[in-house]
Amino acid sequence: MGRPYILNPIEKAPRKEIEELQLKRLKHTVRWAYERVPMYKRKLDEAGVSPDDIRSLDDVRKLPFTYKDDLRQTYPYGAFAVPLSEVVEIHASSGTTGKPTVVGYTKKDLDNWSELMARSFAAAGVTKEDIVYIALGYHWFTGGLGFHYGAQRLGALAVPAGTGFTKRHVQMIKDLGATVLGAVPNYALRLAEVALEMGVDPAKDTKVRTGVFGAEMWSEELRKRINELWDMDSYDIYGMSELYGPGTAMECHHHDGLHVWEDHYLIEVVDPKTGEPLEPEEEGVLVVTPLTHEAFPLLRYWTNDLTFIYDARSCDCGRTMRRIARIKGRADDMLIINGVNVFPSVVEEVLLSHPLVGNQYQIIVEKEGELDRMYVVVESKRRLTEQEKEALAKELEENLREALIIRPRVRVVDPGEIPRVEGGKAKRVIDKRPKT
Ligand code: DLL
Repeated sequence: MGRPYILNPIEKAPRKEIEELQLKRLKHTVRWAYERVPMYKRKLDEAGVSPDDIRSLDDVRKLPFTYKDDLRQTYPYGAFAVPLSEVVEIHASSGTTGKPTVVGYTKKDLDNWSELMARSFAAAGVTKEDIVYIALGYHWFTGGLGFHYGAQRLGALAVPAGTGFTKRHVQMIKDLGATVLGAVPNYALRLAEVALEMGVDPAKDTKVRTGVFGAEMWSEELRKRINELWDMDSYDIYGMSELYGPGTAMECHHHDGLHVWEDHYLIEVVDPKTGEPLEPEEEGVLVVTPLTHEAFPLLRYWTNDLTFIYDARSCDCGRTMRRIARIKGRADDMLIINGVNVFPSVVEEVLLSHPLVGNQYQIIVEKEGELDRMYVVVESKRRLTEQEKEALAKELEENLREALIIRPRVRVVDPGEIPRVEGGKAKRVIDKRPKT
């Protein structure tokens, strides 16, 4: 078909070439951070490491981790490595607790980010012929502008749609003939739901055939549903504000893990408890050292996202950049229910694999006396009788027990009963237990 999946030759360069480039850039980055950001000088001095100690890629392990909390302490500009006059854009990650993290970009940073997003789109088969409808926030959040820069870099038509006004989006997606949709996965569902209510079938009445989704955990089951609703092929994209935004890692058309853009990011996966490096295929916390950040360098950033690195160093798509598994969730998403670890992603897989279950659910955790109680509220796909609801709830309780070991209580509600989020990340877990 000759579609330009691979945008930059470095994506399929021999490993040796990629690693040499990484080492050169790592040395530069460590020195850059050490000499320009007092926090890194202090942390490295305390750890007894100097930039000269970085002689191989493995030497990255000598560096101390950087945590979100380090960045809170330097709020707002204290971790910038260039004068503000060199900074041309900022974003901020909302952060559920405490102060947000402000990240900054020089012109060169924006250039890098645009290239990485363009590469990510190309991996999804997007070309300059496409009309990319960007239903992501264009504000502090990095999603909207990140997608925008990438689509424009490719020469595609970028539609800066933003979020909210869901009905209008449906109309515009149809009228403009959008071919690619960028959104958080949950909003892709919501758009389809509203479209159907309006009498627009996203599969038949729109030209959207590619989805690029990320910013929150989404299971394979959810992907299947989105693909079916839109008759599309959807791609998982990963990133975070501290790493420019979206575009750190991206699926190719094989949909088997996400290629990390390793010329710009050095990745490790470490044990969440000890911080020790793990072997490929072993799941742990993703730690990232960006290799080209000017304004906002980071050394061994503890993302708190759980994944593993693939053992294979090549892919049938021709790329040699290593892959990570789809993000299972954040380490702090894990619920501990009476001593048992429960991942919301597992709950989602179980629920959505049932054909009678709709697309919306919530997990509610409460304290009852000394015990934790987990409730799952889930919508049915179509209206059910009380009896059918009860039978479905029982069946789901059993399926969840098999997957989780514990048995949550399930309540099935009618379609439309669970509140929708009109654009941003979904809030599916409500933990009402007192904070300890
Ligand atoms: O969510 C950047 C982004 C925008 C990525 C649009 C993809 C698409 P933050 O708001 O800083 O940045 O949130 C970052 O979101 O640490 C993960 O926990 C989660 N996340 C991002 N992408 C994925 C994904 C953006 N593909 C946090 N799968 C990260 C699962 C994701 N979780």
